[in-house]
Amino acid sequence: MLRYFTAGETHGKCLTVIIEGVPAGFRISLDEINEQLARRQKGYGRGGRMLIEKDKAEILSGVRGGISLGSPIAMRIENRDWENWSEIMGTEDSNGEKSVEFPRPGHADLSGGMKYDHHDLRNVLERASARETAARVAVGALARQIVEPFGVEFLSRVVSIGDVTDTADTSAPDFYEKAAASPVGFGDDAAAKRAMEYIDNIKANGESCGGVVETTVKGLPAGLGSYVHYDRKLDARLAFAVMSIQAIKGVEIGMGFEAARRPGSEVHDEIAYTDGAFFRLTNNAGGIEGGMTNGEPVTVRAAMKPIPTLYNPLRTVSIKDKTEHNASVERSDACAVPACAVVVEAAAAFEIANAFTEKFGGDCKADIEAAYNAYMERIRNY
Ligand code: EPS
Repeated sequence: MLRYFTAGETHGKCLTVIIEGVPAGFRISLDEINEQLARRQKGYGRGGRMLIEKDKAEILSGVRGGISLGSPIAMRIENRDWENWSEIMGTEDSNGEKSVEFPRPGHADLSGGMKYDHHDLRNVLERASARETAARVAVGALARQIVEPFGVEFLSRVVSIGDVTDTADTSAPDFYEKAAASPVGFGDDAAAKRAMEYIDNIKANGESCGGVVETTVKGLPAGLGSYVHYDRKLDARLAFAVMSIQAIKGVEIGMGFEAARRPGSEVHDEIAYTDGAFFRLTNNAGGIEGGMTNGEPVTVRAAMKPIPTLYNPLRTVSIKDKTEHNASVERSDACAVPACAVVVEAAAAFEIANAFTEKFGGDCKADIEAAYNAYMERIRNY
C-alpha cells in the first residue's frame, strides 16, 4: 500500500513530500517527474507566480542510481518566490508584514482562522493555497512509473472552461496530442480560441473562472479495487483523491450524473467476447463497476470552481473590527483549469498505482511482475 504526506507553505522555503510503499526495483526518472511539474505550470490564464517559479523536484531519499530502494522516497520542490518572502515567512523570525484581515469568500481563510485561532489569515492561506498541488503532481509523476511498465497510460483533457465546451471528437487518433499542445487543453482550435477570449474577458473584469477536466487511464486489467469493502472501492478512492484537490466541487466517473437521467438500457455497457477476451460495447461506467476496474479505460471528470481571489473583490467582513470590507486580493490566476487537469491526472495516477500494488503487491518489481503475469494468464483462461 502506498501513502504520502506533503508539507509546505506557498511562500515558504519549499514543498516537501514523503511517499512510502514504493516497491524496490522500479526505474524512477526525475526527468519525467519534472516534465509533469512543467505541465502543471502551463495553461492560458495563469498569474504572475508561474513566471517566477520553474518547478523542479529533487529526490532526497529512497532512490539509488535511478532505482527505487523500497524505502520511503522524500522529494523537495523549491519555492523560488521564497527569496521575496523570507522575512515574512521565516520559521524563526517573521516581520508580520502582509498580514491578511479580510477573508475571501470561497477560500479557506475564515473557517481556517476560526479553527486554528489564527488572527492573521496568511497563516491559513499559505497552506490552503493550490501551490501544494505541485507536490501532489510530483507524487503522481512518481507513482505512475510503477504502473507504466505494465502498459498503463494516463491521458487528460479540459472538457470546458466557464461556459465554453470543447467540441472535438475525443476518439480521433491525434486528439490527446492536440489537447496537450493547446493552451486551454482543448482538441478543437475554434473552441480553444473561444475559451481564450472567455478567459481574457474574465481577466479584464477582475473575475476568475472554473471548468471541467477529465482524466482517462488506459491499459488496466479488470479486477483492481474491490466490491467487498467500501474503502477498497476504486471509484470511491478516486473520488476522494480528486475531491481533495483545491477548488474541486464535483467528481464524476464515466457518465456520472447523466446516468441518473437515463433508462438502464442507455446506461449499462453490454458485454461481448472476442479472441479470448471480454469487453464492453460502450464505456458509460467509466471503466469501473462494483468498485473494480472492468478492463475498459477508467474516466474521471472533475468540476473546478473559479479561484476565490477576485481582483474585483467580493464583500466580506474584517476579522478584527467586524466592519464590512472588500475581500483581500492576493496575486492569483484568472483561470487554472488546464493545470487542474494535470493535478487530477496525478491524483488518479497515485490511486491507480495504489490499487495496482495492493492487487499485485510485493516488496519488489520482480514479485509484482510474477503476480501480474500469473493473474493475466488466469483471467485469459477464465
Ligand atoms: C499556485 C501558486 C500560488 C497561486 C495559486 C496557485 O502562488 P501565489 O499565491 O504566490 O500567486 O498562484 O493559488 C491560488 C490562487 C490559491 O488561491 O490557492 C500554484 O503554484 O499553482
